[in-house]
Amino acid sequence: MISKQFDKETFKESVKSNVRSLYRKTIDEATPQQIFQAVSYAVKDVIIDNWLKSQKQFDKEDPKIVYYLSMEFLMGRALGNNLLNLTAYGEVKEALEELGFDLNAIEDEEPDPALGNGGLGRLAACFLDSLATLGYCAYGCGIRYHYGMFKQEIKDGYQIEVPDAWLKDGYPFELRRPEYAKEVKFGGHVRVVYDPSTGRNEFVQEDYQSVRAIPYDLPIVGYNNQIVNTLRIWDSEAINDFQLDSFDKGDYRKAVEQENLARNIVEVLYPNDNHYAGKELRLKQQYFFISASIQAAVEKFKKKHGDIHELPSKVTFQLNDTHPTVTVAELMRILVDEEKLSWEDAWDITTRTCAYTNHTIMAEALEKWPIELFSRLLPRIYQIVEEINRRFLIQIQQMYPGNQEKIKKMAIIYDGQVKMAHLAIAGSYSVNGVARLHTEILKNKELKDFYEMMPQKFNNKTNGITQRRFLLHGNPLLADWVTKHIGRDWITDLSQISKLKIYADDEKAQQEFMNIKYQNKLRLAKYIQEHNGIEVDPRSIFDVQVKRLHEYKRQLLNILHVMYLYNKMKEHPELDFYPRTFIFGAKASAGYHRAKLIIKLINSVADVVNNDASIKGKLKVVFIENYRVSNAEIIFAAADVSEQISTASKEASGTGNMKFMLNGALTIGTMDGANVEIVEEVGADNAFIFGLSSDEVINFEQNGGYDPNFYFNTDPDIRNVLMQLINGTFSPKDPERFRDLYNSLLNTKSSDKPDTYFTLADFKSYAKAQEQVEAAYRDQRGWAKSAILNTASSGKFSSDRTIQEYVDEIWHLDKVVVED
Ligand code: CJB
Repeated sequence: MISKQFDKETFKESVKSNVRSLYRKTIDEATPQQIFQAVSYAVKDVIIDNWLKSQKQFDKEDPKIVYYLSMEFLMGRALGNNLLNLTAYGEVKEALEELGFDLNAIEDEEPDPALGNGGLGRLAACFLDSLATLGYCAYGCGIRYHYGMFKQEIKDGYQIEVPDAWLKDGYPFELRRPEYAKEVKFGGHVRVVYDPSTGRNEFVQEDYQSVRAIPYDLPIVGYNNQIVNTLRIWDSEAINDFQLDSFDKGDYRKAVEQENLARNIVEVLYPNDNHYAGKELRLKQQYFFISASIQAAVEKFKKKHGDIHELPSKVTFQLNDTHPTVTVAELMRILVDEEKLSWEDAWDITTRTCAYTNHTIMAEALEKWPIELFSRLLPRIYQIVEEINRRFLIQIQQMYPGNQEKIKKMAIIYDGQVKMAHLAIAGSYSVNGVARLHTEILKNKELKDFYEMMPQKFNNKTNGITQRRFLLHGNPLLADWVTKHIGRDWITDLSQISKLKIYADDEKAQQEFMNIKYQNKLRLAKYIQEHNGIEVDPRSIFDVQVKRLHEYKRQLLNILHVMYLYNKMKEHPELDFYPRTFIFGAKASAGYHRAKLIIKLINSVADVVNNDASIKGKLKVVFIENYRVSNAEIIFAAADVSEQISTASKEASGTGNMKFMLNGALTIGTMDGANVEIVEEVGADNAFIFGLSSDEVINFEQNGGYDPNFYFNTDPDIRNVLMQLINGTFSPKDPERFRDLYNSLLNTKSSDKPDTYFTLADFKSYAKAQEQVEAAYRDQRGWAKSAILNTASSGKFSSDRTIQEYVDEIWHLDKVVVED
């Protein structure tokens, strides 16, 4: 603990001396950003001690290591989280107050390291937190994008993407480790050389371009246990002091190309969520960080162990979706080409070392690389994939003789494409989904053929979130209240939070709980006032949908319902509406036009509704600009209602749903993803469930029969709302502006299939569920009870639980204790 290592006075001195040596200033002269840097370096000093200790302990105990390979780590700010996990937050806050600074304001100076898009990247960050806290040796491996997720600005209601230069002032928590640099090769061709002394063919890549991968390490601080793990993100540099192949000596053009390659490769995160764009640079990024990570991992293993056959007992490579799947072939390359193992031995090791997590069934997210591109960029890797495929097809044929359908559906290379999910499944010993329903859909539908062939690989690991960031840090008032009632154990064992259940009926507890919610709503209202210039009533129901903008997540359903409510208020001013604030936050991929149009629609509806005096402020719509981890913490804490309204079967799990629940919001949602398990834990009485089931959706998809025009023609409310998309109600200057959204819902000219998200089918049951929300909220005691029960029932959704399941059932890691 920090208090054991140095005291407040030492810390203050350290901050002052950092300001002096970094900026040649006294602390009175330093800018807020400089203070942030100085404070962070002082904290890093403490972390480094624990980091060294942890690595020493790992070295001594030689535990099995998991490498969590991910294109995305959506870490969020580190300073506050590190202080909390060091259990030094309070002391440092005081120390800084004595120096005349406010820790919250200093935290706000930190850029959000946004090396991820959404759920998948944030999950990786939560997992690292849990791994360190539970005492497991783990490395996150990723890319040091120079520009992370773009910053979103809203101009005239439209999303504008602004580059996120998170490294511009330097990032104090990272450590450059040039001594661990690795070379990564692209392109060229493979020469096969027969070596008579071994009787083997050697595969020599020639005429390639290469870059040097340089690791930067970020500390991952465990909670109160002195463990510090490592997130290793790779940057790329040109190899200009290199020995070009003799063939290329003096090739100036090539040197320039290599410079460009190095510069481009880590430049920017692809801002696509649940969507595969097929860009060559993306495949380069994938191979770049995988090759470097696997080389480093094998090297580290070999330093300690003589026999490479032992690799699976000491290492697991966990593939976070298919993005890192070249791992399978890269490990084969190292084992066969460099370690000189037989193919069979190498395959045995590889398939006992790699494990794959599937995060989506969205067809558009499936990675399929054209052979031409793949083989040109990664010629040796492609050869290896071809051989894996050849042998895999033989296996399929042995199991299903003469069944060409199976080959067609399961081949790794087919129809001119390399199918990364098939490679991941063939090359892994474990394939997991991320919520029970999702895993069942994988087994029974999406990956049915693979499940039938190798059922033993398939398992479920329902996602989780870290309560340390999303309650302890994000909602200090509630965190203190929880601790007051049940002690501190929930911080590292969230199952303890069920002890709050006995307070659900207690009037005093209910009042305190609702008062904390109110304080958090005031905090968010202030944020909205400052950032959006909109005044919201903290006594209104805060109804929140924050997540990436995607049609399947159905922000459109939400805003159509807002339009419907608005119409009702206008038509029936005599009716008693409980004041509501609908809050949205969402980034759309830069090229996803329809998603961006939905943002414009939300803002257009907001303009009209928020400025219509006739509804007396009873309905407000707010679009929070630049939704990201740091403001998410404030938003979850303040939510009354959690919108989880995806088309059933489409959201693999969701994790925002869990963060809302932990903070005492009630879910309005479909029976999708982890919502199913949330309702199971909290009880259907404490949530508002509506809409088609996943079976019904799948049935529509397979057998047709969904006719949106039926709803349009028979339901005047729906018809009215849809007409408002094309009659200028919310876009008087350009009545046609939202035509595409109208078309997408009704299957007129622009789309060939009826709305694949079944929005109109669910509209009325959603509206009805929203009526129930309103009625429930009017009963403040009943609501308070449900809210407490939501928090109290969230124990299952800690990422600590998820990680323990990965450890017990997939990774089999050894727990490490760092001694003083
Ligand atoms: N997910 O964020 C992404 N990006 C993808 O490309 C594919 C899936 C999300 O992963 C989360 C973590 O498992 C899930 O909770 C979420 O449902 C899924 O959309």
